[in-house]
Amino acid sequence: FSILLLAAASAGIIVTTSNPAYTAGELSRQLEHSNAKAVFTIPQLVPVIRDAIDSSDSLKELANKITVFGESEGCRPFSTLMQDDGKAFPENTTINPLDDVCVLPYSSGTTGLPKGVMLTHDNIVANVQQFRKLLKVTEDDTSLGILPFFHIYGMCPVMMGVLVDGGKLVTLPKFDPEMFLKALDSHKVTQLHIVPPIVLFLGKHPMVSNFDLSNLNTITSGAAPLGEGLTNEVMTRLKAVIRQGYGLTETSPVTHLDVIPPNPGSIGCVIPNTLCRVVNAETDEDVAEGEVGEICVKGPQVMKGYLNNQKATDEMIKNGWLHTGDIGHYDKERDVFVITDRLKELIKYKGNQVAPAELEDLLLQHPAVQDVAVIGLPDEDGGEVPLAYIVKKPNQEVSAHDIMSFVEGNVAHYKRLRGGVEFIDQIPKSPSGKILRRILRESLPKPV
Ligand code: 4UV
Repeated sequence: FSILLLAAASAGIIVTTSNPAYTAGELSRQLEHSNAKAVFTIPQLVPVIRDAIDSSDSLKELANKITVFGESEGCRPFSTLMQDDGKAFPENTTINPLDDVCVLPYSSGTTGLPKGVMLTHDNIVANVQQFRKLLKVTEDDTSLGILPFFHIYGMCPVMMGVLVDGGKLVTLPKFDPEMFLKALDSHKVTQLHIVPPIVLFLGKHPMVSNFDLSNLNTITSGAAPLGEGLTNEVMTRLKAVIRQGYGLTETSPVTHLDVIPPNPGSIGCVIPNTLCRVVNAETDEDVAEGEVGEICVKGPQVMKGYLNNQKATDEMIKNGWLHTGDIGHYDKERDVFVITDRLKELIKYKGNQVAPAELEDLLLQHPAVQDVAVIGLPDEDGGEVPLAYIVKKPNQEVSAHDIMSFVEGNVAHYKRLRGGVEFIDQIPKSPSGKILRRILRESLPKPV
C-alpha cells in the first residue's frame, strides 16, 4: 500500500482510499463521486468491488481496471507492476504542490454524508514536516501499523511519519488482541500509534501481563478523547509515555501533538506553523484561558476543500479558519483540552454543559466497567439528560443503581445519569476508534 500510494503521488495520480468494511453500495458511491479510473485491492474484496462496479453503468470501464495485491481471476497482480524497469513511470510529470490534489480520503466532517477531502501535495508534505520533529522516529524505532491506512491517521502520522525517518513499520491486518500483543513483544516495538479503545485494552486486559512490552517507550493516542484517569493508569501499568495527537481528515490530519513529558488529558499545544483559536461559536470571539469554546485552526495542512462541495467547504472554513466542531479549552501553557469529541454531541442539562467523554472517563474507573458510551437523551424537564451504555467486565455483577450512585458521588449534580444506564455487549465504534453515538441514539425508543 505504501509503495502504491507514494508512487501514485510521484506520478501525479490522486489516491482516494476507502474502508474495507464498505458495502457495494458505499463503494459505488465513492467510486462514482471520486471519478475513480482504476481500483487497487486485495483478492478477498474483489467480489464486493465487482458488485459495486456492476451496480452502475458509469463504472463499467473499471471492470478491467482492477489490480490486486496477490492474485484474483480477471485482475492484474500488483507484482507485475513491480517488474517494470522504471520506463513506465511517466516522464515530465509536473505537479503544482499548492493546487494539485495528492490524496482524497472521505470524511463526513461535522455533518452529512462522507465527502471527498482534497488534500494537496503541499498539505501532506507540510504536515509531515510539522509533526516529524515531535514524533522523533529514528532508524532504531519499530512501530506497529495497527490503524487502517485508508484513514488519515494511519496514512500520514503512522505510515508516512514512520517511513520518512527510516523507522520500521510492522503491519497487522486487523486488531486481534493476542496477535497484537505478540507482535509488540516479538518485534520489540518501541513506538505505537493507537486509538483510545486500544489504550483501554492495554490498561485493563489481563492478557497484557503475559507479554514483554518493555521496549515500548512512546504511545500516541488520537482520533477520540482520552481522559487523564485512563492515561495515568496505562502509563503506570506499561511504564511507557502516552501522549495525544489531535486533528481531522480535513487538516491532513495533525494540528496538535503533545510533547514528552505529556500533559495527560490534553491534546498538547498546536504544532509548529499552525495557529489555533478557541472561540465562542455564536459570536466568533476568542474565549479566555480555561473557558470553553470551539477549536479553530489555520495552517498549511488545512484542506483545499471538499470535492465538488463548495457549500460544505464554506461552512467549515471561514475567513481562513477551519472550524473543527470540537469544543475545548486551553490552560496557561496553551495546551488544549478537548472536552467532547464533537460540538453537536454535547449534552446540555438545564443549560449546563455535560461532556459525554468526561462521564465515560469516570465510568471507566469503575472496577466493573469494561467499556462505556454516554449519549444525550431528550428530556422534557432538562432538555437533555445523560444516558450511559455500559459493557460489563466478564464475570462482574453491577446494577444500574450502583453505576448511578458511583457517578453521583463523583460529579456535579447536573452531570448525574438522569437518563439511566443500559447494559450492552459492545460499544459500536468506527474502524478509527470513534464511538458511533448515532447508532446508540437510533436504538432509543422513539417518542410517541
Ligand atoms: O477526521 P477524523 O476521522 O480524523 C481523525 C484524526 C486523528 C488524529 C489526528 C492527528 C494525530 O496526531 C492523531 O494522533 C490522530 O480522527 O476525525 C476528526 C475528529 O476526531 C476527533 C475530533 O472530534 C475531530 O474533529 N478527535 C481526533 N483526535 C482527537 C479527537 C483527540 N485527541 N481527542 C478528542 N477528539
